[in-house]
Amino acid sequence: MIDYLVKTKTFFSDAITITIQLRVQCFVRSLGLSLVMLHRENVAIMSKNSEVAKIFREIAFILQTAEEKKSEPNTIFKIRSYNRAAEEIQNLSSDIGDIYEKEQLKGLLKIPSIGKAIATKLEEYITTGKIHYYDELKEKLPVDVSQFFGLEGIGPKTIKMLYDNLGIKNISDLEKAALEGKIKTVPGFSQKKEELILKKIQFFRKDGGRRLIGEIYPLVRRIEKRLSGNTGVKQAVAVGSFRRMKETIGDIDFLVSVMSEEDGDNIIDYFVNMPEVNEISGRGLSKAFVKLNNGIDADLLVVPEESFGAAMQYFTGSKEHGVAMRKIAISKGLRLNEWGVFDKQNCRVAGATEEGVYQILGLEWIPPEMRENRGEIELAKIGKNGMEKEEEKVRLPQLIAYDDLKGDLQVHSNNTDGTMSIEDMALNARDKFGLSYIAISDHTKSLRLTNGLDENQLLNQANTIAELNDKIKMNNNNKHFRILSSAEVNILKDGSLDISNNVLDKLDIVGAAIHSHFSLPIELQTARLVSAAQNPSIDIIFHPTGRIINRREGYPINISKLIEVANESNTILEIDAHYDRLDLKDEFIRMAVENNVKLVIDSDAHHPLHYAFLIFGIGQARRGWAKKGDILNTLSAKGLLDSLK
Ligand code: DGT
Ligand code: CA
Ligand code: CA
Ligand code: ZN
Repeated sequence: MIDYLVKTKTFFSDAITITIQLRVQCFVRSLGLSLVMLHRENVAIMSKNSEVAKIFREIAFILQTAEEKKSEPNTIFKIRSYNRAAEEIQNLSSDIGDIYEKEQLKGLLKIPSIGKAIATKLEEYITTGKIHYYDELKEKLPVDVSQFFGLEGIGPKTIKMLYDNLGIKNISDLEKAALEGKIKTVPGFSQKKEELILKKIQFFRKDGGRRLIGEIYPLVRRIEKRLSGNTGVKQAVAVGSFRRMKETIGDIDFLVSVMSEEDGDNIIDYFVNMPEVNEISGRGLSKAFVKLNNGIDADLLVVPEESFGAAMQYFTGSKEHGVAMRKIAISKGLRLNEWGVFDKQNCRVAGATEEGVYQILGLEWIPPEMRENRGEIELAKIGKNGMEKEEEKVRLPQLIAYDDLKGDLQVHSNNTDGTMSIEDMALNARDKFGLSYIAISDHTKSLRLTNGLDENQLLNQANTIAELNDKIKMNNNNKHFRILSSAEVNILKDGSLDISNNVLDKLDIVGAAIHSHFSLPIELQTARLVSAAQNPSIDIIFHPTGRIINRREGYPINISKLIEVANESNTILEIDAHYDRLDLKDEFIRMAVENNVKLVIDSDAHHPLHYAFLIFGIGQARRGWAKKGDILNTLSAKGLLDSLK
């Protein structure tokens, strides 16, 4: 982290020297502009969503230690409530402080999954900055439990044991104890468990410092919007890996263009004083680095309007894409940097827009999600004399657009582990998210934890859905909406299903997924998925690799084999858009697309707000070069059903 900051800072200060000369020319013109007052938002209460979500997760975690469980009978319920509340608050698009300011407790109670007890704790936190109950729990277990959240398999009970026996309070303590061979001396721990712990720490260290895009998305959009609204700001945009829709984000990069140097100073002032800022790490003439309350770093770079396109291109990255672009510039006798494209005489020949930058290098504009230097630049080259290339194959693909989805095929209801009725899930999909169909894909009976449905319950649910469809139609003739009957059928250890085919065949569309036996060897694991895909009743394989980003690597599978079988059997592979899954991931999506396998993008919604996750699935699909035609839920419900096996 430190290395990274130092590196970024030197990199910026080098750039500054070139800039100053340019800035002088640039701003001479704007000197005549009148002085404008900086518009500053009136935010009295800090943005606390992430902090409070973290506290609630910690409470849930501590409650899971054995001792607590014994003393309180309804603890399991409480644990679930705190975890759910944490998730909702984390994903809320408005600040809980603002909600409270407007409507007090009543407002807090409107947040999904927030009941009286939790709302009161929220109120306590908003008004006093503390939660007494949390402090009490922490006293009993003074461990930095949040450090262990990402470590699959090292749960609350393990942590409690390790604290009681070895006084382990954080990840460094844990790693040290494991390296010194102390873990295996604790009762109930083995050499094998010790090795597993070390492995998990290493996996976590590799990627764990990065945030999931869905965790920070609302925050980034909110800041972006507020930056744009400042007087003197022409354009404001979040760039970097965020704009490329990477599944995890190292730090957030904001880019702003302004009309005068004065405006530049003002916006930097505004940025470092935002309520979300915890600490200012650095500040310069045209840049600032801060650490936000939720622990992530954010950079701001301010450029004059005529450089905005070049800076966007530069700071969107990826670095590899940028390096390749600069080589092309050199081959054309030009120089490309974050301030523009310059000719031999050092005159700026492009830079105000990104399109202009790509164009002068003889390239079509490349969507940010593709900018990883994985062959996209070659495809973007425009033919001789500016003629477009004829052959479709060697052109940039027309990626699926963010508003192309018509339906969502993995939606859960409160008949199993969802939180809302089928009707509410449907009406929200239609009215708040503009979808024209959803499939209710509740879990099936062998997944007991979720109250999975048996054959009869599934058939009953299909009947209820038919009735609901009539009801919805009667109430709303002009909006077409359809609920499809479906299921997320559990794939058993041997690859068979827990629901018989004659029942599945009565449903509109059926998905299957693996939820257990994750550690089978790759051949057996692949065989399970292959046999599900070859099952004539299965239309979709849900979250095919089972990964949870930053927490668990997928189970081992031979993805090429699955793709081959999916193609032969006309089975759809899912892109689960829930931001902690994004499964399939970008490189597998690209493999599927290249092999003509059809895909769908589903939110895996357990609450109507989760439909918002669809954008992360679309982002991932675009990173995998998927076109509209590759994604079947861009079709109408009828079109989709007609294309099933
Ligand atoms: P992250 O923050 O790790 O999720 O990934 P990025 O891509 O946002 O990387 P970051 O924040 O270090 O820098 C933002 C962009 O700025 C990056 O995508 C490309 C550009 N950039 C940063 N450092 C360098 C560099 O040393 N050389 C070049 N060519 N470009 C750089
Ligand atoms: Ca970044
Ligand atoms: Ca950065
Ligand atoms: Zn599932």
